[in-house]
Amino acid sequence: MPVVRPRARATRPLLLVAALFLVGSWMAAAEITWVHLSSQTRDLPNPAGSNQQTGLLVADLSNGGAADIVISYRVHAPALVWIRRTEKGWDRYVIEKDFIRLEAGGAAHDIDSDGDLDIVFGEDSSGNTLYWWENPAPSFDPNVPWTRHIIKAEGANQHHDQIFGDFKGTGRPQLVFWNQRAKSLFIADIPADPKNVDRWPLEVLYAGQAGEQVEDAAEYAEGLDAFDVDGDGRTDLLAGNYWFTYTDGAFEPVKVGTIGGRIRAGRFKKGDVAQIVIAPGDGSGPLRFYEAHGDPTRASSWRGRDLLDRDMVHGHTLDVADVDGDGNLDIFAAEMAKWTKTPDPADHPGATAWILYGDGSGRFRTTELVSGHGWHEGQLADVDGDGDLDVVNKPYTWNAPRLDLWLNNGTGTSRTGAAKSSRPVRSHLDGDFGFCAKPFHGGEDVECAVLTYARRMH
Ligand SMILES: [Ca+2]
Ligand SMILES: [Ca+2]
Ligand SMILES: [Ca+2]
Ligand SMILES: [Ca+2]
Repeated sequence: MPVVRPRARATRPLLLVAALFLVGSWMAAAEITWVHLSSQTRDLPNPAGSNQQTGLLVADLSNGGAADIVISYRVHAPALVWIRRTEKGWDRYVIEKDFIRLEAGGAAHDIDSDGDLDIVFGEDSSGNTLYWWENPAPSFDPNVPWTRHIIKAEGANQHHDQIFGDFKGTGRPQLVFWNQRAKSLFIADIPADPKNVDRWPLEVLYAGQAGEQVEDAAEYAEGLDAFDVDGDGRTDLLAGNYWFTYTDGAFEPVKVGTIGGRIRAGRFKKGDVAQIVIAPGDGSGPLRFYEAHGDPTRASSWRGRDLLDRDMVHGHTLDVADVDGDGNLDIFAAEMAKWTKTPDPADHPGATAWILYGDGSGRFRTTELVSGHGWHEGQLADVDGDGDLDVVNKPYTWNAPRLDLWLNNGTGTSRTGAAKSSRPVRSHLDGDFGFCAKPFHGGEDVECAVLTYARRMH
């Protein structure tokens, strides 16, 4: 017996290690079970806008702890519909009851500095106006639209994509937007009293080609992101097939890819310099992963490799985040099924949505979420407030109006232990991302020290 006891003691840690190894292996191999909800099957309210769903904006507009969903339209009123998470499901609110021909894109930021996120959308190729809407929090009424303000109402038409970020290092984010018919990127400081001005001061940040009209790329430039590409601690702008340096008050484009489209940056592997992913957006071409070999401010340093074994056809969905919470950044990319105006038949019946799981060293395990669905501006966000990233999609014209959610292992409890409480939120300060835990039903006790997972790897 004296002999057995020490052996038993020695064996227990070994058994424990073996058990942990098995559990770890199982967790590493476990696939996410995606629970699909759709307005088609009445799991979600029908967004009930028109049959051209242009923009999708996902942001916590209600400070409720779950990502809110806004869809923009351009055939008839209403122009903006908000699908809001409730205790039991989702409700439909109208933000803009009028008929405005809104373009794809949309951005959220606390423009009037009153503690809630306001939103920006612009007119399509038929109009030259860019608007912002004042968030009425906490007074939300499904039938009371938000107050609309003007940012720009002159110059060229079409405003496909907007973003906020402190690209100039002023301490307060600026608005950057594409103005496609001007072939230009504009930047604007937020006015000191935005509710009482009817125009914002605009400057041309860049004018010229940005990866459109080459090979099978889109007709016009699109795509924006905000990320510290060169690792100097300052947020950088990415647009089309470029990222931009900012020195002595001037932005300079650094060409990254051959064709532009949807563009996102992130740290898919260790190091100061980020990697950049480009999908073809409103055109066709590769889903390509770019790494800088040498100085990231030189175009010649950037080299790409294709992530799929075929080109994407109208790859208008691209997002990056840690989908499975393993600490490594992943890629979500998907294709449109329909870009012509009638609801059916599909232009691309084999439209596919992929999740590429990163291994932290720049390699990916490619998986298919679904094929045969129409994707347009699909995004990763925690829509049910349970702390993991779900997939949000609204098609452009395919089956529209329509909204789909893919819940990451259904709706569980928060990984922090506080039921349904944690999600990442966009920082109001620098255009990058902050991470806070918030009570699901609002309240003040925000705990920014509680991290559940990183949307971006810094
Ligand atoms: Ca606000
Ligand atoms: Ca930087
Ligand atoms: Ca991951
Ligand atoms: Ca979730």
